[in-house]
Amino acid sequence: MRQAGRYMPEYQKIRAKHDFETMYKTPELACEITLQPVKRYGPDAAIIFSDIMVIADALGHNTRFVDGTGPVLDDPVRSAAQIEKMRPVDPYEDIAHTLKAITLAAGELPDLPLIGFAGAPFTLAKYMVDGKNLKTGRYIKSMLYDSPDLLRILLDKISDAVIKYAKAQSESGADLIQLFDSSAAALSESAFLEYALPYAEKVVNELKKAGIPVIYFALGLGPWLEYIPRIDADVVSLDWTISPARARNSIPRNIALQGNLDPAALYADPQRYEEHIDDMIMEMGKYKNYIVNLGHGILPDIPVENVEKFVDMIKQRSSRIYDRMK
Ligand code: 1CP
Repeated sequence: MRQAGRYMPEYQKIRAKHDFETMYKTPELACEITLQPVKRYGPDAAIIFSDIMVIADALGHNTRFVDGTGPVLDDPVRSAAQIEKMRPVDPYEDIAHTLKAITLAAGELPDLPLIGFAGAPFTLAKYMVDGKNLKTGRYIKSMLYDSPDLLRILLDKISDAVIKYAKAQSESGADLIQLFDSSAAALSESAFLEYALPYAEKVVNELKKAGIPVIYFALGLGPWLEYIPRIDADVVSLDWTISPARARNSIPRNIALQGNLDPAALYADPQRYEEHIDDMIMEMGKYKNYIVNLGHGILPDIPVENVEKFVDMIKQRSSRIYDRMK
């Protein structure tokens, strides 16, 4: 959840010298940035430093990262001709930089699980068609309602690329894959069931067949919690809009949970809401298969000391809480 990023002084030091694109496209820099939060916090896993938009690049639609806006495509996907032109992705050719960074980081972290990641197909399609994060979904929605068959072809091509890329990450040294479905909440329930869920399901099934463990991150998908287990993920990562109790009661106990502290809580000193954190651990971790995390990425102006205090608190309290629960 953006363990690395703008709130970390050591990240800012590198960022002052390079733009974001150079940082994730240079394997040595991406490896160094991956290690930064590991050195600072001693977490139980590391996540490779990259971005979900590498798939758009690989499919021929270059992404620029604009300060204050995020990813922007100069050539958004709006026509059948553009989709027809997309050739199958070869991750070792098209996304070699991140695969190399994974191999380097895995070599540096022999004892720590390394998380590779990808955007879920609908989330990627939304960025690629809208051209940036448009709240209204102006272009993806008109494609969905005007030419649903075209959107299905695009989603198939993206799914194929995501599957190949995720497998290549695993082959390059990633121990598991987190699939970020960050924009599916923009859909109606029926559109979610038609254009987001089946494609995420397909990606996860293919990865599971290859023996790769998967975390599915469901941002804003609380209203559709009952559908999420259809995606055969090992772990479901939830945002803070769902109470820990409802999360654990809605997701079968064989699926582990990850989450779900509101990242904005970290503007305050975690000692002020210790009890809230205890409740989260007790409810989400009722059947033990639980990974403490935030509900979404750390915001750029969060004080780094508060993140440190949060991690220390979790390390101290979680085993004690589990002992009490026995
Ligand atoms: O320094 C900078 O200006 C770059 C900021 C930044 C960073 C640090 C971006 C641009 N991406 C990243 C890294 C990143 N992105 C990671 C690396 C792992 C880590 O550091 O912990 C990961 C996992 C992502 C994933 C990502 N990128 C998602 C899915 C997760 C989520 O936030 O929902 C999405 C939607 C993106 C798009 C993106 N890239 C960058 C930004 C600022 C955004 C989001 C913009 C928006 O809200 O639309």
